[in-house]
Amino acid sequence: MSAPVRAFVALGGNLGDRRARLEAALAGLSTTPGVRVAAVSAAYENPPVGGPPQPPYWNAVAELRTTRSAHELHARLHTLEAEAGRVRAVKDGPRTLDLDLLAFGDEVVARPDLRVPHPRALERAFVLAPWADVAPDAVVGGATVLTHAARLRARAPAAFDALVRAALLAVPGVAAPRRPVVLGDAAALAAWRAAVAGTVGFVPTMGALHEGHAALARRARAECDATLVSIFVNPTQFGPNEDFARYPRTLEADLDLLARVGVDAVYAPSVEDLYPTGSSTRVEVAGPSGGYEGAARPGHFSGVATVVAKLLLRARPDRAYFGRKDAQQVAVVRRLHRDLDLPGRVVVAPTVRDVDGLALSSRNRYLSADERARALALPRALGAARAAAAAGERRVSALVGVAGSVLAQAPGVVPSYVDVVDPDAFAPLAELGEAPALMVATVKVGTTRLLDNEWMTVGDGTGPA
Ligand code: PH2
Ligand code: MG
Ligand code: MG
Repeated sequence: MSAPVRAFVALGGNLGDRRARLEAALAGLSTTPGVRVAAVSAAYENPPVGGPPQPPYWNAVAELRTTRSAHELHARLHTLEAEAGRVRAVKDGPRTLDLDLLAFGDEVVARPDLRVPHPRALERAFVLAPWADVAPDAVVGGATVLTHAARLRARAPAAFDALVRAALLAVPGVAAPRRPVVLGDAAALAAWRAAVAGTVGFVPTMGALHEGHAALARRARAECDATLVSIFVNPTQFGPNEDFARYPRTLEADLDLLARVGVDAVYAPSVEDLYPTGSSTRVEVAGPSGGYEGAARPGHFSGVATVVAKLLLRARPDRAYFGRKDAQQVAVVRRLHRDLDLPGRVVVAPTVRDVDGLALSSRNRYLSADERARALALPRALGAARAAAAAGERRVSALVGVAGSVLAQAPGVVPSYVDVVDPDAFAPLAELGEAPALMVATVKVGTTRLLDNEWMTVGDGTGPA
């Protein structure tokens, strides 16, 4: 038998008990021979798009593994629609159940009765948002679902804003993702921590979670007995003219994502819980905090160091996970951790990138479709410098020149700095040698600052994680 194909089905309906209809369809799929339901997004309630006036829909996306053909699966979807009592009265009219085949591996089908990938899927927020929940990495039409969702969100933000998470759907044979327990203050965190028998993996975040955070949380899950994520938009690390107020806050979506990863607990404190009235102590990490982001954002790393110290003291993890994308933050946190004898170990995981190379970041959601395309100059510039280093160029001035010329050719991309540093001291290097060297670059695209970095290695090696 051939290897199972990864297929995606959109589920929708706006008549009767919408949860019951969608769950019955999932049950029907999961009992279909040669079909396994691997994962399901949350169900989103949203207003009808097109068609006559009609009630709001629930929409979801399921990921399947199947040994059946695209046509067999399509026929099965029709049967399940009929079993749900679907009548095709008005075009785009209300329906008890609509099941659309979105994608079937990388197969392309163009027949009168079936087109795969689904021709309109990439234009619909009610498809892309749940699809990005279950399979941000799936590639359709040359780009990931995540990219398509980001592009459409930039073009049509209202359609995304109109989606309301309504429920997590049950699927027979698939353990329902269990939402992490939410710990609202230090006392709740302390009680949870005291009850954990084994090791604790901890991922501090500011929410607006994406696959980069998910990768950290998955690693924590794999390496520790219990997994804790904190979600706290830390006011002390934002400057007065920065985006603290408009920083995205998406707690419901974050909890669903962490449910799918299998995280046990989320510490989501208030500002008052972490900084009670009268608290005035700040932690300064001299050295790696000084240049680059530290120079561009005075006070930023003091805020980061303060909150990380407090979080590590409250959570007392065995391992705390940070992403390499924020390389200077990594240097600051490592130094902080060592200098203050903070508990556990610091673990750094590689940057997660979209297929086109853009490093994932919560701030990417600020980018318009056009800005997002321009932003690709940043990973391109780093890639060009890395290639020059791999070809033998050791002079940092030359490597910075290579990256700078790529950025200079990108319209609407304004570099703020490009340099090569020692990853621990975050001090500039003049030449590549034996020790690891990191090119760091920050650009502004529109009003959004984007950071990225890449290891520079003479010869063809790859750098450390
Ligand atoms: N399906 C349609 C037309 N309009 N609107 C929403 N919100 N959800 C749907 O599933 C939907 C729709 C035709 O398939
Ligand atoms: Mg249909
Ligand atoms: Mg449809």
